[in-house]
Amino acid sequence: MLNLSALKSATRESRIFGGAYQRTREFYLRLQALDKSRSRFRKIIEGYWAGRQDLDHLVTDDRPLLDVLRRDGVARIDGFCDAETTERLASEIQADLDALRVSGRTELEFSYHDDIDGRYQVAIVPERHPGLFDLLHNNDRLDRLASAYLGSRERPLSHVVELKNKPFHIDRFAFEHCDRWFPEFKAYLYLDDVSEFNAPMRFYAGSHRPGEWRMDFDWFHWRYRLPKLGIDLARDLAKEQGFREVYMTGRKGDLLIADTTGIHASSLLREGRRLQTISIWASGGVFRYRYA
Ligand SMILES: O=C(O)CCC(=O)C(=O)O
Ligand SMILES: [Fe+2]
Repeated sequence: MLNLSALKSATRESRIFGGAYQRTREFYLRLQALDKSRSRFRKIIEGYWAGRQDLDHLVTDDRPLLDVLRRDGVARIDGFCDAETTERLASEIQADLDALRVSGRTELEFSYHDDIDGRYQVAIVPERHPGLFDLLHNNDRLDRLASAYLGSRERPLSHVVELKNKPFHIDRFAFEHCDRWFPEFKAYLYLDDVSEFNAPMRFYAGSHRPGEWRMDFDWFHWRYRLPKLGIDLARDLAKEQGFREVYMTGRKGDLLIADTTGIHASSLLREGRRLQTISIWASGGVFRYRYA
C-alpha cells in the first residue's frame, strides 16, 4: 500500500537536500571559475617539460619499444617472462590470494579494495615475494626504459599484485581517467592470459601527449582531485584529437608498459579472473604519490 505521508516527507527531504546539493555544487563551480591558479599551474607544467633530460642513450635494443611508447603511450613486451618463471613467480603470491578469500579487503597507502569493486591489491615485498620483487625492483632494463621515457633517472616507486575476480562488477577505474598530470611509466606483468573476456585495460593511444585539450583536467587534478572523464567525453576527445581506443590484451608472462597520464579505464570482467602486477616509475619530486 502506498504510504502517502512517507512519500510526502521523502519528496520534501529530497527537495531540501537536492537544493542544498545544487547550491553546494554551484558554489564550487563558481569557486573554480574564480580560481586564478591556472596560470601558476601552466608555469609548473612548462617547468616540468623544460627540466627533462635527453636520456635516450640509456636505451639501445629497446629503442623500437621506446618509440612505440612515445607514439602511442602504451606498448607490450611479449614473453617478458617464460612460462616456467611466470609459474614460479605466481606461486609466491598464492598465500596472499588465499588470505584475500577470507578477509575480502586490502588496504594500501592511498586506497582500499574490497568486494564492492572486486579488485584487490597486495604490496610486493622482498620478505614475502623475493623473486617477484627482485624481477621488478632490480630490473636494469625497465629502469633504463622508464628513465629514458621520463627524461630523468628514476627507480620504481612501488609494486603491487592485483587480482580482479568478481564478474560484472563496476570498479572505481571503470571511468576514463588520467592517473597524473605529469608523465609516469607503469609496467604490468600479466600472471593470467588477458583476453577480451577478462578485463583488458582500455587505453586511448595518443592521449598521453601534452596538449591544450587536457589543460583543464590536469589543472583540476593538481588543484583539487583526480577528475574522471567518463566514456562519452573520452570518446568525443578521441574523435576530435585522433586518439585510438585499444584493448590491452596479452598472454601470461607478457609485460604491458604504459604512460597512464594518457586516458584509460578498466573494462568489464566477464568471466574468470585477471591477475597482474603493477609497478610505477614517475618523476615529479614533491608531486610523488601513488595512484594505481
Ligand atoms: O584495471 C584496469 O584495467 C585499469 C586500472 C587503472 O586505471 C590503472 O592501472 O591505472
Ligand atoms: Fe589508472
